[in-house]
Amino acid sequence: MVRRYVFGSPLETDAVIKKPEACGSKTQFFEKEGSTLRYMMDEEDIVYGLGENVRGINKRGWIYVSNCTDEPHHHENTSSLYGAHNFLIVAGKGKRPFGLFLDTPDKIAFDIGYTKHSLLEIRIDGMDYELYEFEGETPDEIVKEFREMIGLPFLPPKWAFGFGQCRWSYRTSQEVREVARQYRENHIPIDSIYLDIDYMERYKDFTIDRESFPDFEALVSEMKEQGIHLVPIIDAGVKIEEGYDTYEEGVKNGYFCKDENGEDFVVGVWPGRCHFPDMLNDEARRWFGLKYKFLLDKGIDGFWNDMNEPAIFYSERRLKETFDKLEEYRDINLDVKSFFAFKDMVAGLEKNPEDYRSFYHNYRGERIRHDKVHNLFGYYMTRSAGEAFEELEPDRRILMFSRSSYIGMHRYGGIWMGDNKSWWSHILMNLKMLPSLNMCGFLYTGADIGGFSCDATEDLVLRWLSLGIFTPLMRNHSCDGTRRQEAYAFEDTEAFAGIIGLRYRLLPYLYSEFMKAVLKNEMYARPLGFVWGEDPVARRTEDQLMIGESVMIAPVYEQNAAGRTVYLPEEMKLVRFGGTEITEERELPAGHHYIEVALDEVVIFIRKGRILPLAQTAEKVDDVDWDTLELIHFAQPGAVYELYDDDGAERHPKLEEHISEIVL
Ligand code: MIG
Repeated sequence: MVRRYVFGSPLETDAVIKKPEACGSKTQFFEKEGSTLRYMMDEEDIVYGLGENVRGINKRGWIYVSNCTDEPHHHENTSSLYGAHNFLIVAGKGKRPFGLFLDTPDKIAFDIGYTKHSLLEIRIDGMDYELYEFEGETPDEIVKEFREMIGLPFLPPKWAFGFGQCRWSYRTSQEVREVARQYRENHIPIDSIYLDIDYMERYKDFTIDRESFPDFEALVSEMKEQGIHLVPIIDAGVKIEEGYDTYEEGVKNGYFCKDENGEDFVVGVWPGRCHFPDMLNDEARRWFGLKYKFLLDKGIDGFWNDMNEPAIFYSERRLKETFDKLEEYRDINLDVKSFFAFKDMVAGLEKNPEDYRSFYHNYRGERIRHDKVHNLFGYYMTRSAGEAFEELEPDRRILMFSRSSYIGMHRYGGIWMGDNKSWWSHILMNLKMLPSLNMCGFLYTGADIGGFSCDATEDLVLRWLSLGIFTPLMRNHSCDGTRRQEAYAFEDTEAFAGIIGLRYRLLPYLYSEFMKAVLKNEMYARPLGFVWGEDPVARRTEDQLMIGESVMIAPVYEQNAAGRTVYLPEEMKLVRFGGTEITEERELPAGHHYIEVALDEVVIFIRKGRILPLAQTAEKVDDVDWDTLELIHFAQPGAVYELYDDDGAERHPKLEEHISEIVL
């Protein structure tokens, strides 16, 4: 049951594609006062949702702010990450759960027991918004209601479920070849290698640096022959440079964001001085999207969109003011006050809120200040590509994922979880974000495995991979200047080959569960509380997940741990993999168990009555044989598994046409 309320005259975000009729203004669950909503939480209420955010699966005890932010140094105390996902569910004990979605690009603070332990207070920055309330028997039911309203999630091609290797950057064709060679020679499966900003000429979108990639087209096809897809990055800022076609066309047609005086707004990002394409302007959006054709024509079939919060290093105006001011400081005695003012001034150049208030969009014919639509920018950039792909490539899926997002963008692309660290705590954060994102329609997602910044260690990457094999997007990525963390970069290459190889054994299951979840508007990764809502321990379990219908995971995320305690809400079957081989199968009763897990092992748990189909391992998705599956199960003869398979490219597959029943 969904109720929609409209307050003021909200801007159309296109988050919701099936809108129920609006009803009065008296909200059922929330007490409303202006732009503040309040709900008194019971001690047993769990608050799920909010997509990409720090902290728990249960979001209680912190304040989260929807304000898309480039936040590479995030930690527990961070309030805003790259996306804005205003959907949550309150699931209490012995009462029906309910849900809330706030559709507005405005900044929103979700104070979930931060100010007062029992108070859920939501403060919206503006007066114009749409509010949706959902009721259902279970959190799953509410998710379904919500997802039916916002439309089916983006479908990546099947090869994008293979393992991907990224690094900022593989700088030359030779370096890319070397990565591919290492993977293939070590028999570590791989399906994609990512190209970060250095493949471009001076960081200009839709160009190739011909000095480092003279043979780009040949490289693309050579890699394809090896079954490896190259996936280039696209940035939000367009470099200001005479003679650069994207720049010139944008200026000529008025496709860039404007400053107060109607001039093209100048910001500094990667390439130095840039303009932002006005992604909210329909015409500019189509123009920018069609630009991806430059790379499609070269055989590219996947992309990632970066810096689209949008990130700002500096605005030209602020930079100038800062330089002027710095001159004044040159001659004074820098004391405690002036020194910090001096220092903060330079630091404050980046992501300055004032800069976000000083440029404009043309949204459906209306001039709108950026901060009013800030949270939509990444969404509309990715939509731009997604719409162009539908037009240019109607017969196949193109991989696309974005850094910034808003609900609605899930129809056009997945997301990666942004810049994390090679920290153990970020493995757990990765796990916790998965179900929250699934609730909001983001199913194709994953974190930078091994951590983006900071130096990784072998054990960390192995443990992270053991979780990563269950995330639809499975990509190892690291920052320039950090220790190498490719799967062949450490001592025990075989351990890496084993765990990544297991991903390929699991593919028929993972792909089936993913596709069913997408097409039926369900969760792919569930908190235990969604399944065992009345079990007091399961409800509070923050480090285990159900992946699909059959498998529970409980990854190890602490250094030097030889295993961990796992909670089984009901009896389950433990299945231990040593690399790709099953080394143990054992039934366990409900309750807590300490389970040893060596670094080169993965342990999973099969639910009673359920089946896990396993393929033989393969070194690329194309080579996975879906016809000879081994059935691991904790079920009686007659039990059924619904296997989904398709050609991995069809854009709008029908569920019924691709399901086959496997009967035990
Ligand atoms: O500010 O393109 O999140 O994945 O490697 C850094 C360089 C810009 C941020 C992305 C990261 C990528 C990096 N980019």
